[in-house]
Amino acid sequence: MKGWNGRILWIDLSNRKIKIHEYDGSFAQKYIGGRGFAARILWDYLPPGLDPFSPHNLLVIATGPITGLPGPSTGKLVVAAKSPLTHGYGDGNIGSLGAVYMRYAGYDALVVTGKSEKPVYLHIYDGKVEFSPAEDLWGRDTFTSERILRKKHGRNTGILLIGPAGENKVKLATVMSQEGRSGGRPGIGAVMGSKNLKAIVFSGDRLPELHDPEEYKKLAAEAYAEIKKKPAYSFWMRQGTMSTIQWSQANGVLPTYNFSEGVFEFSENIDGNAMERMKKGQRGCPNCNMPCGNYILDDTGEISELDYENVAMLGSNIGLNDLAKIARLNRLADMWGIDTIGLGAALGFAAEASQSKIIEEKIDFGDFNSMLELSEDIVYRRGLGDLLAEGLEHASLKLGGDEIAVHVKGLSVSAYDCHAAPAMALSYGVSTVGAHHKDAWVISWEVAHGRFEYTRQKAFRVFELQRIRGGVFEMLVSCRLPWVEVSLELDWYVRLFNLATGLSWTWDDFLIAAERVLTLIRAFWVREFQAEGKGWHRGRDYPPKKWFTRPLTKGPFKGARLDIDRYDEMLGAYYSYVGWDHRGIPRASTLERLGLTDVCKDLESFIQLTY
Ligand code: PTT
Ligand code: SF4
Repeated sequence: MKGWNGRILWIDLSNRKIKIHEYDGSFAQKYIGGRGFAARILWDYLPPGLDPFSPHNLLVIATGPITGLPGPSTGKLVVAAKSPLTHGYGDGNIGSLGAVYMRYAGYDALVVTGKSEKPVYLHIYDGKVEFSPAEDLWGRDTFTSERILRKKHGRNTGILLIGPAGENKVKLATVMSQEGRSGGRPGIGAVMGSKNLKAIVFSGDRLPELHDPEEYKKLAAEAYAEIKKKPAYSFWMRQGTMSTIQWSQANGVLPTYNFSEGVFEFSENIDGNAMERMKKGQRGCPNCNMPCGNYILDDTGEISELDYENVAMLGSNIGLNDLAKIARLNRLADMWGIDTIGLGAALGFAAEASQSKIIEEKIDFGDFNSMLELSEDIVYRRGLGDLLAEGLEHASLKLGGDEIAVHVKGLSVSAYDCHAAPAMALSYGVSTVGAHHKDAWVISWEVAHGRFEYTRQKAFRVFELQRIRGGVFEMLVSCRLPWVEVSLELDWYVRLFNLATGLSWTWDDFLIAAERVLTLIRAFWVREFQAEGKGWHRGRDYPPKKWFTRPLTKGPFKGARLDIDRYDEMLGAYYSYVGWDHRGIPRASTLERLGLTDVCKDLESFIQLTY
């Protein structure tokens, strides 16, 4: 087998045992890597209905066959587990040297189970695993901790770690790396914290064996050159994802005041142009020649790396219009290791709940100090913050603000308002991890194809994007932005994959693998909800109530809201494309068609399947 290392490292923190699981070509070709490996491992080895904070939850960190190889933007990995926030499948994607060095240490994936009695960190290198005490790091922020570890283990290492949010099992905690890369919105950092695992340090120097290393290198160099030739490259290098603020404002989808509006009256203070005026530099993930980590100085003079989602959710969504202050919240979120989207959603919810007298605390939109204080309370689990640390779904049900809690399946919505965007609402409704734009960022297509239609074509487009973004890129594992943002053609990835592995795949082979994994993930959700006694139904794929019940009051789409019957019809069309029944459960025939006959049998013991 070429391209893959063929080895998955299992570490049990309870008894400090390790084992190496060798897999063969058929597993590799069925699941490719990253999200594919994670979903299959969780399906096979996670006891159904498990409490996500049980020591038996599995933290899976997975790469793919082109991860870490010299090639465009391949320094990425997937972190996954059963989510404490949603109780379904959870994962996230991080750009990190950890991706490169895990592969160079000889592994394609790592599975951590058990729980260490005391805080610990792992060093994985040369076929060895060292368990080191982490008491002196516990309680420290991610920037300080990573610097300490880097000093100790040297520059040629990749480090994944958590901050105080993960340690305190805040369900919005992410896994961090390199002072500005974050992944695992569904609380994967909290799973790491529940295991008393502060950090993982990877080092190694073994490049995986490739089918044709010379040709691979040549093609990778051509791909790098091609990216630089693309017309969108130079503007991308100036503003990265931050120009999306201008775009979202112009199209009325910029989340504003807890997703009450799609335009922000102060958007020009926080957009890509404002960022460009303040820009101090840019950095990015390993192997990337179009780095998008633009950084500015925050209002205390510290470096903060800005992305669209961070600024929209910690800016317009909570009414803040000072980019330097937003940058401070953003930097602190990275230091604490908490998801900026989840944090911005929790703060926005609290401000609206305060305004509507659902809570007694006084939290005003646009009031930086109360936002900062509440953020700290969430991270350190104090008062109202403790409740919000459990996630929006839990907090809103407890407080009675269900209608203003903007989430799907417990994961807060990322930064696109959908009052006037039914396809994007569908994309959130059926995303693999809760409300995330990563699988099907259909909004730009929807803007070009009509905002108010609820068509079968839209349902199909969501499915199409899910297979490419949520499927292929999450399995390969490689950054999708060269394709999304500068239009690097998808064929480059097929050619790189074939040169690495020696296979002769076509694009259609990738799409089938992607469909398999998306269906497997849905089976996982259904199994877990059934096993926990919550049950599965179609309503789980509905977007937040607010978009149906509270119309926009300003902007180009004033008065717009979603129509529940038409949404439901479009959802039905989506189910027919993916081969799921009217409940949103994969049909037995679909599971069999995708080579998941064993999954079909297992799932049938939890719920009756339709053929
Ligand atoms: C992703 C989500 C996003 S998506 C953003 S900004 W974006 C937020 N970033 C956060 C952050 O930063 N700090 C923090 N404490 N919390 C954050 N939460 C939010 O998390 C990121 C880039 C971006 S920037 C995007 S779109 C693309 N995402 C990719 C993906 O998902 N898959 C893939 N194959 N390639 C991708 N490329 C791009 O990567 P989650 P990163 Mg992230 C600081 O993980 O859980 O999926 O949430 O990884 O290395 O920071 O790169 O406008
Ligand atoms: Fe990382 Fe941005 Fe480059 Fe993608 S484009 S690899 S997210 S720096």
